[in-house]
Amino acid sequence: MQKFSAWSLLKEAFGGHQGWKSQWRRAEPKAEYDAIIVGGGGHGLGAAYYLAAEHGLTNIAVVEKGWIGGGNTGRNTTIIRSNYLFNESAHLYDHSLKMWKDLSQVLNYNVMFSPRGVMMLAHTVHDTQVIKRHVHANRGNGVDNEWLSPEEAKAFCPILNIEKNIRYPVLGAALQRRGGVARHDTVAWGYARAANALGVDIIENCEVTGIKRNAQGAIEGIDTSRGFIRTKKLGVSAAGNTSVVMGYAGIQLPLESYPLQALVSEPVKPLMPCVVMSNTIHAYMSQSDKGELVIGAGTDAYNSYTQRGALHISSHTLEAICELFPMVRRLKMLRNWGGIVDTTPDRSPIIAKTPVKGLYVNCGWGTGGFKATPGSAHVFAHTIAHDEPHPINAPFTLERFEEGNLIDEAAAAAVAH
Ligand code: FAD
Ligand code: PYC
Repeated sequence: MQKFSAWSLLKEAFGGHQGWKSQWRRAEPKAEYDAIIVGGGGHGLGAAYYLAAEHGLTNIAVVEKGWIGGGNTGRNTTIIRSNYLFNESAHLYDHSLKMWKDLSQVLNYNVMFSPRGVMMLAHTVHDTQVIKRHVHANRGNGVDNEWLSPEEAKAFCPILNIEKNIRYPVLGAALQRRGGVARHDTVAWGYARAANALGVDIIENCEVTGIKRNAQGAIEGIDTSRGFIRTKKLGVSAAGNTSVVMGYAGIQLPLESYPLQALVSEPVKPLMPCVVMSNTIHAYMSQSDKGELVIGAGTDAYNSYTQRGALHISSHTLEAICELFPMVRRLKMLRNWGGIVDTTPDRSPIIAKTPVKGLYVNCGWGTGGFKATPGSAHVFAHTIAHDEPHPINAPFTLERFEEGNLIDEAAAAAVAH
């Protein structure tokens, strides 16, 4: 009879040397896969999961240059909503929002989705008109959104300052009750574990440094920091670095990379029941289950690949936050950090085939792709498996920038402009 020590049983139960968080196993690269995804964020791991779970492709790998969830997936402020203006976007983000609802059950992993409501504030007559337009457009698309008076907004979020004499008075707000937050890194871990259980290899510390194409120009494989790996299908989901990776295949993308930063306060007892965003003053806040106030700032004004933002950007945000929520003024900041987001000219993503046979790309989520993770991963997997877009991502092509069929999502996120 095989003997187990208490320690080995515990290690087995909680995922071996990788601890209780993950319960998936790191793989060594094989010589060849049927498909490879570049980027171990939520979008890449999710795509691998759906390729295996829904399209039967299990000889596949996710290659990640660092650790899974170490990019924007583990750095964002987790706002989830689908109140986008244009039909194409509303369909895409609502597809995702519906998937969030059941994601913990589907993955058998608690992603802590909490639909506590997302409120977007209007501070000027222009804001009011724009936000009301969103409310009507959303409702026309079957997406819930409602207009609140300042008093109704305060009733929903009692710590909100609705005094009339402040710099940014609240003239009203749009509320999407189905919106909310989730626990960011569990999304990476949940997809990784579920994909791994279906046979997907997850290879960390493996940076893609080149893409090889055959004589016909189709994908042949990737050069990585751990050697060459052969594949005929390559999905790139490497937020912030997508143009660099796609450049290895000779594809130029209309993307700019910027640092985007966020911070949390010291933890306090529950005081904020929902998410509040202000597009005008580039500030938004929610409270994590640990009690920290989660606060997001704007993008830096200059392109960069650094994972930290400029101090004056977060100072500006904090001034606005203290005016909107005076009771948080004396809280201390616990930590701050940044991520690199890549942004398209129309502030909408690209989820598409490319001119190179076997090469697919999922990028350009800018400041707002966390909420899209399940939906985006789902339609990206479809695109890779069928070599055809899913109807939901069909408009999000690369060609739209040549053809002029832009999805000019002017209010993509508070921080995108
Ligand atoms: P990532 O999680 O960044 O994954 C990409 C991975 O690719 C990384 O792990 C990276 O290491 C890897 N990679 C890159 N180059 C290579 C290479 N050469 N070889 C191998 N691997 C490579 N969105 C929202 O919806 N709501 C929010 O509230 C929100 N807040 C945000 C706040 C901040 C501060 C930031 C930075 C972003 C925020 N976002 C938000 C945006 C959101 O985080 C991203 O759009 C989303 O997480 C992107 O997920 P991803 O899987 O595509 O990218
Ligand atoms: O897309 O909702 C959003 C968002 C908020 C902060 C950053 N992105």
